[in-house]
Amino acid sequence: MSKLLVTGGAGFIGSNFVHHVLEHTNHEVTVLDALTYAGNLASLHGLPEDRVTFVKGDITDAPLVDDLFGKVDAVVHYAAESHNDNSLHDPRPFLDTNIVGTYTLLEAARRHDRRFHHISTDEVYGDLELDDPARFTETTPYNPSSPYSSTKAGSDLLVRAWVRSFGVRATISNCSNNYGPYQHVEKFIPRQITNVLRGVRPKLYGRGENVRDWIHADDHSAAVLTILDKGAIGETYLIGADGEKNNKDVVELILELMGRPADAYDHVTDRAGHDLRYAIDSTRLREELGWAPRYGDFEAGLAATIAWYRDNESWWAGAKDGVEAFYASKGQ
Ligand code: NAD
Ligand code: TDX
Repeated sequence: MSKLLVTGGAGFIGSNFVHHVLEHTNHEVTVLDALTYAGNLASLHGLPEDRVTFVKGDITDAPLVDDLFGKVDAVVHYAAESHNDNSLHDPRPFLDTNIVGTYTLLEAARRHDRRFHHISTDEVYGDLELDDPARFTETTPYNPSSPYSSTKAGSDLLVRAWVRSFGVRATISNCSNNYGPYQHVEKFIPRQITNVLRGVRPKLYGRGENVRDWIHADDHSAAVLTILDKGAIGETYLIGADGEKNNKDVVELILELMGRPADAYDHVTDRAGHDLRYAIDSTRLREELGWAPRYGDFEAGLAATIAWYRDNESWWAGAKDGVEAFYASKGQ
């Protein structure tokens, strides 16, 4: 049994990870989360209180971080400002949390010699052409496009430097787009599902040809546990489940699964600098560490996600109006 500190554990992927750890291991978990607009304590309801401790706090708070690192065996770092559209509107919090926050955690990992796993994104590699047969691998050069992805890239480079310079026992994973329960309604799939539930037409940026490589959040969690257990210190692993789909196809599938005509959506103003395509080659993780995704059927996973949002309106209703007012102000 280990004691894990999970930063950002009240967010989308972090809370899915906490649920996964509680179900599949006997680890104890401490969640450190600032409960920004993106954090929701309700995402952790129902978990056994004797195995989960919640600490409200900021990852840039060095004394708090130092105290918590002293009490655990390993740290999994999810906390971030995570939304590209917000980063185009107001980049500053992305620098504070993604760069200074990661730095603060690395310094504590160094002082306490704690195993550290850093959660990152495929967006650090920039984007691919639609007709390019290539996919991202661990050796693809960094080429981020947005304030969000550039701060994630910066945080990855800090981790690599702290491994090389100070011997911090860290690993990094770069995952593709996640879907599943507990995802904030600002993000593409939950925004469209909750729009349809409210009788509003889904909103597709530009022509909708942009491709994302979808993976269920629970498969991401299993991959992170595998890396924590078997990953080689200092190494990077790409996580993906061969789930490439363009946005138009995803919107049409959501509408179909929700019993609406497949063309009942609107095209809206495109995102500035919108990355065209992401695609992950996860051969290394599969062959070296033996991980494989379990949610192979995207349509079934999406149907279950739609059912979750239908059944959990109280979880998302409070955030919906503010998110839509923000998008409306930008013609999206
Ligand atoms: P999210 O926005 O849903 O959750 C982020 C969480 O971090 C929230 O609970 C928030 O309260 C917390 N947080 C933010 N700033 C904080 C701070 N300064 N101190 C403490 N807590 C803070 O994000 P997500 O989609 O769950 O993403 C989690 C991680 O996974 C991020 O590092 C992101 O870059 C990465 N990632 C996300 C995806 C995706 O598809 N969503 C894909 C690959 C990687
Ligand atoms: O209303 C929308 N309409 C639309 O067409 C929204 C919100 C998005 N989109 C498009 C933009 C993207 O091409 O859908 C795609 C997915 O958008 P997001 O959900 O904002 O995700 P993305 O920008 O791809 O980034 C996500 O995956 C990588 C996460 O938010 C990041 O945290 C992660 O690193």
